[in-house]
Amino acid sequence: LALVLYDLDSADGRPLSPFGWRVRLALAHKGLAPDEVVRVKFTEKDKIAFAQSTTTPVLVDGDAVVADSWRIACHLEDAYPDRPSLFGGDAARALARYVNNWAGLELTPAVAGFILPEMAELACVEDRDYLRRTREPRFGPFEKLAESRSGRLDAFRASLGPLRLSVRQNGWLHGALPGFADYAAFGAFHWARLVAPSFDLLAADDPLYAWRDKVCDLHDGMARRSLAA
Ligand SMILES: N[C@@H](CCC(=O)N[C@@H](CS)C(=O)NCC(=O)O)C(=O)O
Repeated sequence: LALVLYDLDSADGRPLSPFGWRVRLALAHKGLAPDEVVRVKFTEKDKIAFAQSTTTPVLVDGDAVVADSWRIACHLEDAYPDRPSLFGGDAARALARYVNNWAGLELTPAVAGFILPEMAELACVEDRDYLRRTREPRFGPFEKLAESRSGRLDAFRASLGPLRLSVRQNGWLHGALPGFADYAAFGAFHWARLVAPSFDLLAADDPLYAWRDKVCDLHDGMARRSLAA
């Protein structure tokens, strides 16, 4: 039965979505690869309406239709219990969910506040007005974001203290080996790196910089390849 991933489209066809990257890495962690990737524009809600979702990613796995990156991770963990675990048990799943919630509610919006100006240029032409219309009420005018961002960088980097310390203490956020918690946080940083390569969200001597590189190298350098593309 086919495995089909619905992921956000972009002007140059590269996968940019932070939530899409969580799922791409979670699939690879389970030793799975989608048979097909369907690219969905922000303004193509009809393509994912069958999943009762207005957001990507959506995964179709045979008869299962799963929307939302956390729910997809849970589906993969439960449907493929004999493959490497994404969570490492029920208590760890709850902690990974905390990381997932933090990454979705705090980290990804904070990153968006830095890179939405570039994202608006890399989004599909049909999506650019939509992105502005939906994001500017929340984040402010994109031109202002670009002007103010260097002044916001130190506070952002300081806010990553708990993530930085955990990665230094454990090697990975998940522990001695990488897991879904790493992918949930990594998605936001990788998004920034893909979209705004010249804007250094992380300093080169930050342990999180090295951690991001380590995630890039996982699963045959899957995320790293997207940087070169
Ligand atoms: N909670 C969702 C969030 C997914 C999400 O926000 N996806 C973005 C693409 S990165 C989206 O589809 N946005 C649609 C829109 O803003 O209309 C998940 O974890 O999958």
